[in-house]
Amino acid sequence: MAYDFGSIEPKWQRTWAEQGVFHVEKDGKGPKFYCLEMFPYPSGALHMGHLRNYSIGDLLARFLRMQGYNVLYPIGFDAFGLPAENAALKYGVQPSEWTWKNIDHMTEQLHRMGCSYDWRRRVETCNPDYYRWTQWLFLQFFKKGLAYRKHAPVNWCDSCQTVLANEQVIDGGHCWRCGTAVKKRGLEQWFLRTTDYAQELLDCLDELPGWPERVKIMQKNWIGRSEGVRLSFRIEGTDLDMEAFTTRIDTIYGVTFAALAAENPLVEELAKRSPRGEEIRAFVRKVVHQSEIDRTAVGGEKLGMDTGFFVLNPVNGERIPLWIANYILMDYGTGAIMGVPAHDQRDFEFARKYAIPVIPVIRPADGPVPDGDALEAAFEADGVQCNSGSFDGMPTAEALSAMSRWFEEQGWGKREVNYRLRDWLISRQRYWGAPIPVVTCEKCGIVPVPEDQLPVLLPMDVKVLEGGGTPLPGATEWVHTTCPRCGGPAVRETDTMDTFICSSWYFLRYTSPWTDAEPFAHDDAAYWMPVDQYIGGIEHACLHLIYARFFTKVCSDLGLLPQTVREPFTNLLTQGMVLKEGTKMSKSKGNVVDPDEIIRRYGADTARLFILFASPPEKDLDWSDKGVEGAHRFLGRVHRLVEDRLEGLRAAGAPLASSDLPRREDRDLKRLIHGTIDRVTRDIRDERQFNTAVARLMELSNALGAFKPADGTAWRVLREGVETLLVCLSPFTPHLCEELWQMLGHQDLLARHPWPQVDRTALAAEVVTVVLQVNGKVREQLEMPAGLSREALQEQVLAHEAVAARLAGKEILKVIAVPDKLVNVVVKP
Ligand code: ANZ
Ligand code: ZN
Repeated sequence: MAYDFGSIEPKWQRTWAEQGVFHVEKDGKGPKFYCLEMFPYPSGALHMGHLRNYSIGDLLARFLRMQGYNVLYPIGFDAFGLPAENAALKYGVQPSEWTWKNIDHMTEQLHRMGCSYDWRRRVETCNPDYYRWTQWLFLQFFKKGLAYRKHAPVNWCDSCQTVLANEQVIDGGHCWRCGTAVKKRGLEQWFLRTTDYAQELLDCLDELPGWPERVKIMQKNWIGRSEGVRLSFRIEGTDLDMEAFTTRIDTIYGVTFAALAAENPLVEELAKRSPRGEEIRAFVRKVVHQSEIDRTAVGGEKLGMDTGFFVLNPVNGERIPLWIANYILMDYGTGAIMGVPAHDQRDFEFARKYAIPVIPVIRPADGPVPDGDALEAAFEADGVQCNSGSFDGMPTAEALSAMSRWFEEQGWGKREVNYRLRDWLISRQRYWGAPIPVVTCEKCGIVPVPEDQLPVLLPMDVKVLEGGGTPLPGATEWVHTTCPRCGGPAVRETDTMDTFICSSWYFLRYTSPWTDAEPFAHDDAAYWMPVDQYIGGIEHACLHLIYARFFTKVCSDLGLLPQTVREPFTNLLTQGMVLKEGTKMSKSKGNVVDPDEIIRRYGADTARLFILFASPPEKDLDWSDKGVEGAHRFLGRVHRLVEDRLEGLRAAGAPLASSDLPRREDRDLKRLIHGTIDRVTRDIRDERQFNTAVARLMELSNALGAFKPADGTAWRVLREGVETLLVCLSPFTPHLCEELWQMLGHQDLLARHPWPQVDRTALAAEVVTVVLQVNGKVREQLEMPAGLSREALQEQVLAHEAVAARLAGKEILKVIAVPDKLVNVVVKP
């Protein structure tokens, strides 16, 4: 009988499902372990990236269950989002219909992969049972002042026809979804106050040793904390002050210009007071049309206009020309700067272009004061103060704190911490998302929808518009409603929430997905949280992984989670990409390998084994048909290993201790079996190096295949080996292992089997007596571990204390080693 994965796999999937093997409850046996993969978007079908993600997660979940943990391993769908609207247009179906069809199909695919999810816990973010609570959470944020509406210049994607959060503007100004260059647009939008948590989001990164350093650095840079001074400059001849934020107050004596962002409200005030008002306004119009990348890149074209006004330097009363400059952004600091061309490269480029003086106020510690006119670039490093009055000679670090203190004492400024992180813009001008649960009433203004009226259901009978754009404002019946406060006419908010909100709390919902009284039950979340192992793509480093951390902190502050749960994910594994011939597998490159096709041809076990064997999980994986076939052949050999020896294996008795094995071959095999358990356990549990674990199991399998049992005792060892192989391989290739396990006569399921224990006594190395000869004469008799290779034996003998002493000072010409017997060293006489 050949390896018939086509009937084996569905059979065991059915058995697991029928017996509810993977159902889990809180307070079950053993310590809890929450194993989680980033849930998929229901795009239509699983791709290889998914398969890799879930192969890793399922391996861990199964392994940890066998290790005695109470494992929560759930799955769901991140089911709102723009692709459903695009598909609706393309195929003439409702977004909901398309989405639910995809969910069904992908669920079936996940079943076919043999993933050991507790399927009772599946959540779909587009399900009213779920988004009701997304809306409820929004209202809690609102009550706490953590959700607010404001008019602001926001990022707009023309192609997606919606605004984007800062985190969704990537690669220097492009839409994260479609790559279109992002524009600025002034709109009235909803924000969540992520900035309230900026410092904690930063601090807690240090308490996450289980996260890749790379992700933590990306988040640190994204949050972008800087310490500096906010200081104020009087604008000469007016009643206006210009506020600037600087991280380099030590350069105050080197300020030779000041500059405002084009969007700074002061600009219009100056325009009003200036004979050149129209010219100023025209310049502003030109700058605001530039993209952020064009404006801010070092080396990018600097554009400026001298306003004709001057500001006064508080330290010496000097008059400093006030400019408007394109590289100053309104949404950082105060939207105004003090320009120090000698020590800031962008200011330097600006000054050179507009012939503004360059005055060095910091010199290299061991060098003279540089000539500002001769400088070729700004000197941005630390050094020693010069041209700085009484501060001359002070090193930079000292000057920074001394001058900050001085500014505070004089009342010229205040120390301040700034973050690059902005509040999270969550309004989306899209249909397929969770409606923001507020209405606008003519009398009462913005009124939240009362909690007992949730969910605000998305209307289902809308027509998605040609050319994009949301159809919700046109859904007249839905839009027009009554004010929950005064009963008068009101209109609904027609923007929906960023789908990243839906995915910011799904891992909490999994802990009690059936509750309809609250988003998640406190006790369940308290038991299961935090997630012990999270697995997903690095592309979410500054998106989902920041948002989910923010939500967790807010939920903890709202009392929905215990105070002690401040972080959602204790350990993070960022899996590498799946490549084909070195490039990322993607539809646009036409190099996609279809998981369905692989599972149909080779079975899920082969696909899983190949994926886990081909590379360590955090490295990229190059898809190879040869590799897949290799994995498949290996499983065929495992199948034959059992089938060909079935009678002998079934008849064999229970394992014997090494001390009861008189034959060396039997003891050697026993040692290999337990050595394999030991290494495989550590590879999976401690190192998360699944590929080396597979390699060791292949080694064991080969040894078992080559073993010729001589008698009943040997059969018992062989049986122990085969069973160990099946148990250890089962988290990788669960179906085949269950099948062979059953063939061996077992009634229980491997899925419920405990992980094997290492028999330390079996590991003890055999000892043999090895003779040391020097120039052919016997000099020592040494006890050495048996079975060492030629090289290992030579190395260990030469390192032996007695041998080293004997050979000290001698020139070794040659070493001849005969394994388990002798080492002959030829030395210069
Ligand atoms: C004077 C100065 C001298 C500066 C010097 C730097 C070096 P980080 O570290 O990123 O926080 N800046 C402040 N607000 C800005 C805005 N809205 N648009 C563009 N640039 C702005 O950067 C802080 C520094 O960036 C500030 O310190 C300011 O330039 C500039 F030798 O002030 B500095
Ligand atoms: Zn877009």
